[in-house]
Amino acid sequence: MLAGRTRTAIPRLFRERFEDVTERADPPSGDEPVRLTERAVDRAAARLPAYDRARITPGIVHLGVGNFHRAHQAVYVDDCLLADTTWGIRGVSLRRPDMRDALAPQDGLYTLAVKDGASTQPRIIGSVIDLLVAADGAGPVLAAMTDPATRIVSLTVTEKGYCHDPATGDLDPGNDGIKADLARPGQPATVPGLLVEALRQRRQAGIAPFTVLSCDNLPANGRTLARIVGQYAALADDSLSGWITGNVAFPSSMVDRIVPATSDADRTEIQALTGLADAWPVVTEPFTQWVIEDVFPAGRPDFSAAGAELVADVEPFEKMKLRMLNGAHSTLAYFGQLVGHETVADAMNDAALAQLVTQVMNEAAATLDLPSRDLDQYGRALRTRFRNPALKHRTAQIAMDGSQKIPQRLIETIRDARADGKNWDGLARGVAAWIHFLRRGPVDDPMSERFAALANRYGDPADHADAVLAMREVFGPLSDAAWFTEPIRALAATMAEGGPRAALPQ
Ligand code: CS2
Repeated sequence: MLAGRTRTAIPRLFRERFEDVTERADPPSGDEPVRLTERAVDRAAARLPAYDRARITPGIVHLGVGNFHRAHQAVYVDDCLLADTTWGIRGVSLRRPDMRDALAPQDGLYTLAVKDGASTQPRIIGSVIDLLVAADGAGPVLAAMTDPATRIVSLTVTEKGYCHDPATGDLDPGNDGIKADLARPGQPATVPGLLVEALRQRRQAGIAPFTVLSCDNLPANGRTLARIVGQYAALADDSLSGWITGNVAFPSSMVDRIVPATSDADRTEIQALTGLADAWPVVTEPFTQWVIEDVFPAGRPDFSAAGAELVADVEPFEKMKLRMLNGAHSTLAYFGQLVGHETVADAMNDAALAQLVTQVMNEAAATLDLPSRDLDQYGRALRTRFRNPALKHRTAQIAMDGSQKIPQRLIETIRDARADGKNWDGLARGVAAWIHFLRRGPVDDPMSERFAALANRYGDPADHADAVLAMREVFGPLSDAAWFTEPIRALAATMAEGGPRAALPQ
């Protein structure tokens, strides 16, 4: 159980930045639990970092240091640090200080709890050696990104962090953050703004560019980000755009691990298991997958030694995962929200929804260019993962940001299915459930104000569906395709009249 113990010392970056905080990590008095820190970590009843943390130096800046990153890339890097100490992560939150505030007093350490049925396996992750918040000022973030030691800038900033038009994948020049960054290029706050300014400064200082590694659920995420960054650079400084295209690598990657938001019950359970209080542990499933396009001119950790798959072309895997896993997830999330299932596992216990999930996966699989035996097996494994009762993955979490997710999860699949004369009945239910869900009140989505206005304006469900379907930034050319809009409108109306179950395939 207690594997790989090495007496560790606080990594240099935390020593420099948080000396006052770490000094407070003395054993507390009375019944107060001991906080997870470098000083206390050896007491944790958990697997510990097996390397000397004091020797870790930064090599990666990660934008979007949320739960997903901490349960996925940071764990692969944690494994890689055993062989090469030069790849520590400086984690950047774009807006909120919560992660820094939770982890800085813990010297960046946190607990990863892998849950499967009744079993929970805790492990302490040490790969995050610094935490920054871009909203506090771009200076320290740009300094980290322009440090010659930084050879990779990776990202999990969610779909909306790309400031793009979800239907086309192009930069949205009307995005408020993009407009603000273009007006003050030295003080960027968006992802395209930060990347372009950091690359500009590196170029000016004669420092080789870093590799930009997207780890978000977008199709061809590397190519998409390269295009967005190129479009932003063209607006900021034309010569820079050509230099970026010629000199910066943007490998694509497919990431997969189900990571629910952390609850207080998780905190309590993990503290009881490890014996140390962790302000922000992260819970996940045993399954993890990372398929990475192997283009890293500035070097990379030996990700394959940590279990990642380095390949020449990621796109078939990304498409498979987006359409089968994420497409089914979103469908389940909207139906789950509509019929009152709090978690994915609860929704999978609803036979009609479980059947719809299988149908969505089969329809998605039929649009993919991969062996059908493999796809069947993949689908079965996904359904087993969705049923993991220990995860408490809330349907509300997945239902967020639908406008950014629906295009690549359902719309593109429907477009391809229709073009090949294949069935898309189940996929259509997913889209209609989203539209019906938008009528229920405020939603968590960058387009929420527009959705609220449409819900207020159109009392009739068919009119409301038409108004949503007319949003080209979500549906692209399908907004004008009657073969698409008519059945979706009819399904949305059926849901409004007879309840969501009335629209399930009979
Ligand atoms: C989910 C994903 O929240 C969501 O939209 O569909 O985060 C999903 O859990 C991951 O992509 C799994 O790898």
